[in-house]
Amino acid sequence: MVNITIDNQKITVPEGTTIMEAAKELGIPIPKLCYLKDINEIAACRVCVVEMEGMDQLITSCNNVVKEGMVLYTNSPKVRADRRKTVQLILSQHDCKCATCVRSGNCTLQTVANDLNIIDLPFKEKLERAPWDKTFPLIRDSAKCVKCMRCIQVCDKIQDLHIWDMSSTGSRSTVNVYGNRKISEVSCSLCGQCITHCPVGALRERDDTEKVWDAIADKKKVVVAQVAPAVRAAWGEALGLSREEATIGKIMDSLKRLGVDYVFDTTFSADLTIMEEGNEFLERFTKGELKLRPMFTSCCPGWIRFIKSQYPHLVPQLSTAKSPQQMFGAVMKTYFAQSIGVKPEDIYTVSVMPCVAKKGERNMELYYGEYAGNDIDTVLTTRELTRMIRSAHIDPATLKDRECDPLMKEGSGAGVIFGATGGVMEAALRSAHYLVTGKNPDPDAFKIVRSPAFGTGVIEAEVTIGDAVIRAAVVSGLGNTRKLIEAIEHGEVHYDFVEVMACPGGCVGGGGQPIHDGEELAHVRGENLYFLDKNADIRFSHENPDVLKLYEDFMEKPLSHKAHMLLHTDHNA
Ligand code: HC1
Ligand code: SF4
Repeated sequence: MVNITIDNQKITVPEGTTIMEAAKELGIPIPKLCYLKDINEIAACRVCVVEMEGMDQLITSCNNVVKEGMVLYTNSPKVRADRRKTVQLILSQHDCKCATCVRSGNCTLQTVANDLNIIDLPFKEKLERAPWDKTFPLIRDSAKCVKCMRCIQVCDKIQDLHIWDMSSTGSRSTVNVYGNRKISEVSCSLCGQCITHCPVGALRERDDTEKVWDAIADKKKVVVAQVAPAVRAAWGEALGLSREEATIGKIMDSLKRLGVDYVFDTTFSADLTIMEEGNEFLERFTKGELKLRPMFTSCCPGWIRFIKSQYPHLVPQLSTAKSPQQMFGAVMKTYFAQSIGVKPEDIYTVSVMPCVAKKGERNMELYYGEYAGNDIDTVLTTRELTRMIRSAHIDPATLKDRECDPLMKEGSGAGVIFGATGGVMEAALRSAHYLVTGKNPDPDAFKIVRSPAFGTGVIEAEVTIGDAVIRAAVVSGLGNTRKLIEAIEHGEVHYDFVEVMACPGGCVGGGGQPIHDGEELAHVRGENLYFLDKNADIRFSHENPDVLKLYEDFMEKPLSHKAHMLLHTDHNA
């Protein structure tokens, strides 16, 4: 143990503790901009400097560990003057148009500058803005980049994709797509992890809220929305609602108050996905068609983009099931449109997702009779939904619980857990057990596939269903996924069914979720989804009465010709 003094308070901490961590234990939050625990501990910004007694130069607290007898000051006149100069320099190279920035009010640089009471800048550099394709779902504004390196490190260390790099050297050094390429030319998965780890507004999703406002204002359009499982676990964070207050019913109410005509919960189509994907798996498994083992889940578009660019030869091993988002769009423009007597082209489908990659996935085509278009018209992230709620001046405290509209009202607990890593696998195993044995298992029988620490490594399970043993694996995070695929390719591990989610912890940790300056909330959000599942009236996808009715009245049966036309894809687009 090491004894030190920080701001006149004594503390004893284990060897190897950084000064920043020791100060945190004393309740002293040292300001920081670039630091991300275990990912970016390079002291690039120098905002976290502290003064050490007996030393002239200030030292950075994020990457220097405590030494016996250290006497430190985190807010001395020397520290404050240095920190102000550093932050002023950063601001002089940053486009400070806070009023028109999506991160205003949730920007680490803004907070640090406000806390230091910086109200003018002695100098300002001329800012040049690098060109960017504004139609791409991920937007980068080079004039706001503070060169903290977080995006580079998250993409390298967590997602193992290396999309970002430093370009130029010295004072001209900046971050850009590696090799100064265009973002559309490289293998970006669109997971959005760089966005949720950016401390400022240099990275964001393409804003599609105006498209939705236009559709709502268009009298000819019937606007039909769906809300993804993981959104319910996070949307309230940005609106000051507690976990108990931030119900899915209130999201439905807010959408109706924005002017959406019909509102639905993606858990309905998560159940539908289980019917299609579960039957597909059992068919491949029991008919011995799993020569290409394992079968991979196909609901995460970040993962689909990854496999297509990194392991294209494995694409045939993907389930052909479309994701719940796409399935729901197809059902809305066919079955639902028919039921309300509206043509598919007059239905405008909106999805609210925790995800940036879903904005790319929405381009998937839909053909139905005369209709040729897309399953989904516009995808909003959780953050865009909260911006729309704000711009409609809806007081979150006035929201009431509202049910989904009829016909596709129900969603099971199995559908809810899709939003957490392991959830798709667990939901599939619950229904596979029923399909094979004719009996329901204990709903928690397969909880072995839940991640004890969301987003870290691989969960493996051998599950017995009837006479069969299914070798399952669950992974989240693309770096973890690459390691798993390499092990499969080298014959070191053997599985029948593998669930992959691109974001650490699954969609709860998605790139479209509210941002908390690098604080990882996938775990608490995931726990919330498992709590909702535990308390759900229906916990099996195959017991969703509205899904069963859809088959009876329209889709015939899982894997029918119609189901193949509307609910499956060859992933070639
Ligand atoms: Fe997801 Fe899915 S769980 S992919 O993470 O299969 O985005 O939440 O909507 O489509 O249901 C996301 C979440 C979501 C789909 C479902
Ligand atoms: Fe999107 Fe979820 Fe995949 Fe992340 S894990 S890319 S949020 S679908």
